[in-house]
Amino acid sequence: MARILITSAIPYINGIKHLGNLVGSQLPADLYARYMRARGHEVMFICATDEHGTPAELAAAKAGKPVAEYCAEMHAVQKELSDGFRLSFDKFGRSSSPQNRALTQHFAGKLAENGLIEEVTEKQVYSVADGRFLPDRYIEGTCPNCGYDKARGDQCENCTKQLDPTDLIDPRSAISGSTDLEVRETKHLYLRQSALRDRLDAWIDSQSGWPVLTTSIAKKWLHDGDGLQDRGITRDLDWGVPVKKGDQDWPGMEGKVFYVWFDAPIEYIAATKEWADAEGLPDSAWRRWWRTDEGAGDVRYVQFMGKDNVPFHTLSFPATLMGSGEPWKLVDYIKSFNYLNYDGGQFSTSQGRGVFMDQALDILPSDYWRWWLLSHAPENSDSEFTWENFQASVNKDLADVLGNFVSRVTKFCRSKFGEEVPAGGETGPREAALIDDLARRVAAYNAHMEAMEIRKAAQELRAIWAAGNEYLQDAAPWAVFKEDPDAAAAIVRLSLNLIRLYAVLSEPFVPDAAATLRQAMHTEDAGWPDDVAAALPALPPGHAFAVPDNLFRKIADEEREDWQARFAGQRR
Ligand code: B3M
Ligand code: ZN
Repeated sequence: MARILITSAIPYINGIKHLGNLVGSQLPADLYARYMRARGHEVMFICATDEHGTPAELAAAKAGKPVAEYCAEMHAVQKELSDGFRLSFDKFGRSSSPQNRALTQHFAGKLAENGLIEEVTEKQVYSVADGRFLPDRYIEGTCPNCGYDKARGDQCENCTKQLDPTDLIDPRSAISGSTDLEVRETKHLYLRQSALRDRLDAWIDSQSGWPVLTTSIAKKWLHDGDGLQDRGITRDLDWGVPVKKGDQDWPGMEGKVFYVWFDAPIEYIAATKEWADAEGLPDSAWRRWWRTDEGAGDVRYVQFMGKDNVPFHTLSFPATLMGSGEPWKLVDYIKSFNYLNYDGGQFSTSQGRGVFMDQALDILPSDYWRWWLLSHAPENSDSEFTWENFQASVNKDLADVLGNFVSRVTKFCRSKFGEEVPAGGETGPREAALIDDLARRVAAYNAHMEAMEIRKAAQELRAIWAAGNEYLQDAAPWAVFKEDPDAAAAIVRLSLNLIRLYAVLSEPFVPDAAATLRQAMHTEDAGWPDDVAAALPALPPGHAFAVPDNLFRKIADEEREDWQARFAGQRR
């Protein structure tokens, strides 16, 4: 039994995530966690909401709520949706937790002790009316290049020209509209990532088998241009982790907070402590996952994230951990994803384009979405959600293959033998061939799951379902029954046992359907089939079962067209 630590990138608090976000981190992480648990490993699966930063402040202001209240509410909303998608986190924490505040301040203190923090005085735009410094993108004005009057301080959206806030004509605060702006001096902390460059480079080189997507992004940031830049890790904001050195004040940094990307990955650790605290466990319970001097030496740590988050996880977060000089567990494998596009364009949170987690669950249960998203995960390139493809995949894979098999077997058995596994008859070469085939396929499925080759795993699982269907079609117990009821009983007995096997194997992809099947088969036996031949007779003659309700319904053309139209424009 191994110990596996799994983290998913933590979603921002300022809104409900779309399906592209979901398939880029949380959902595949859940697949892996469920698989590893089913194989008997000890798993710690962590996620959280990412609650700090200007976007959270502004979203709260827009909602007319104090930011802490807004975050608490949105955390509850996101928690409910992750439960709805059956994301099996051991802890869904909050980066605004006291645990994260203490750990973030701890890391900053250690980095400072080790000479890895530099204090830099810079000039920044201050809004007198708002009583705060403004980040570049919260200054608006007229573009000097094209005359667009809503250009932002970092870039003009209209002509795409990169700008400095001082380039803008008639600059104003994007928060209040005030033009009472001044350039003032302010002090910030920089993390001297450049001093850690060689260690990071060597560490990345020492990793074997990371996806190309992960290492190529990391290497690009390490070597392109001037190489790894030192990074500002503080901001002039109210909402965030107050800047401190451990529990000591940091002279000159009063009223400032750490940059959201500094504290967000630390939340992986903090959320594990949130878990231990909530369970009433001692600190050793979370430290054995994170401290190599306290047991984490034999932990395998896997992270899941979209490609835009890779630099922070291959460089910045490891720099924080290494730079602390303490024995923190570093990631062993980073599974990163490309983007999922939506019906000929992009999913967009800001434009409300695509299907969002709440909307998806309003239309169909989570298994439908889980199956489509995982079997089309954007692993090796971007992939695209289309309603036609979604409909086809649900109708064919789930309804026609898995659902149909279950329904035919259970209904046929009920009508001829009653609702229990029939006795009598013997299996022959056809069954032996099926078992051989399944044994090979299950081994391939396991290998893909271990390797996190999600599409390949889905394909193999579909083939495992299809093998049962083909067997049933070929063996035709309904025909055999007329001549030889015992021979039909043997076919049905094997087929009922296949349903149990499918419940176990399918659980990581479609956990609700798997639970329905296990219930219908009246079995709690979720043991993974290490040996298919040995696992198949698990349900003996006389074992009672019930015909389950229709496992998956088909999506009709009219319905699909209706959704297509409904989700064509912006989210209302
Ligand atoms: N919140 C970005 C995102 O939601 C960011 C991830 C943080 S991971 C520590 O994609
Ligand atoms: Zn412009």
